[in-house]
Amino acid sequence: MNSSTNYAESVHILGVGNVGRLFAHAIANVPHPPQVTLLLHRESLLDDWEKANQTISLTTGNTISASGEYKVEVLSPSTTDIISNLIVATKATRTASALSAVKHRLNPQSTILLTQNGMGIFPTSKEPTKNPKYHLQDTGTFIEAINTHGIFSNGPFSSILAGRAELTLSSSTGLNETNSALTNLLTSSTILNADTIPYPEFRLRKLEKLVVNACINPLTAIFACKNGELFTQPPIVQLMRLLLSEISQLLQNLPEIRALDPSEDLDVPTRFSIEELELKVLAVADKTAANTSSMLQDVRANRETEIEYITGYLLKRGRECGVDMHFNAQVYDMVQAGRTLKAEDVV
Ligand code: KPL
Repeated sequence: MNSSTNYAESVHILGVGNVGRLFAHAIANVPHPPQVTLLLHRESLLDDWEKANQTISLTTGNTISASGEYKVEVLSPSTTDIISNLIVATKATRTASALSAVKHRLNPQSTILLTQNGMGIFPTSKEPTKNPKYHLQDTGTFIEAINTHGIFSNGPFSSILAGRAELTLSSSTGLNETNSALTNLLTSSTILNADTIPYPEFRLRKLEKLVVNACINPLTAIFACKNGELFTQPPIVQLMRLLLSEISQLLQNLPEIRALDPSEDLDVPTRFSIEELELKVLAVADKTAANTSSMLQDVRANRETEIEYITGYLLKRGRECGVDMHFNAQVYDMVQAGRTLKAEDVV
């Protein structure tokens, strides 16, 4: 660690599913860890926490590591201590309500990291801070993360990091001395493999991650298989290409993409071509081959999936931009209906 660098000293984590556990475990194990507080959304999780010996286990390869010190707090409107650094690790489906439950503890100096899959979580505005629906004005700076690590649960407060990939961080309002304390902390963790990048590039990578999730997550849910098993089956590869042909056309027609300054040299037509998008999807499927996608985990646990924020978001943008998305619509309907298929059923 660099002694002149500013590192966050206290971090609260909202959401103790796989992503929350990954962050908690990673930052509790940096050389000079901050105080890590896990925010529990229901009292009964305290029993699970006791059973887990008040720690978080992360299995990487054959190594189970359970070191790290944590505070836990059950969310309550009567707790008013200010949160200086908040990692929101809830599912996209619960993020807006989870943030509303802690907004009274945030102030303009707070830093809030959003880690969710998908887009359109804050429907009336791209910027949560400007969204009247959630009254998050003056609640601090938002940092966004793109997380491609493949991680699944093997019990309360215990997860398997089945595919170590990377974490990309950025902020639409830029990184400054206050909010970079959190990004400095995250980039100092060897497990997270994190990096910060400028926002124009981040926006494109966020769309690329959306594409990855729009292929891997629903298809693993429909074909009930691990990420690495999907594209070993030619009919599923064909189906992915049909999804990508619609998505590629949509991305190139999005008004915010068309409005990009060509001098920024972001090479949108190549990056959003079917072939390049396919390479991105295959690379993540390969890195996270041993993982069970978050959507398949949700389906198996009978939880609401993030399909609305992934394929649902693409369908909505397709309607706005006049791009036909009927293969993606079929996939969306199948996930919503909980239908499964075998590869040989695809015609
Ligand atoms: O984001 C994921 C998820 O499962 O939600 C990937 C990267 C596809 C890993 O499984």
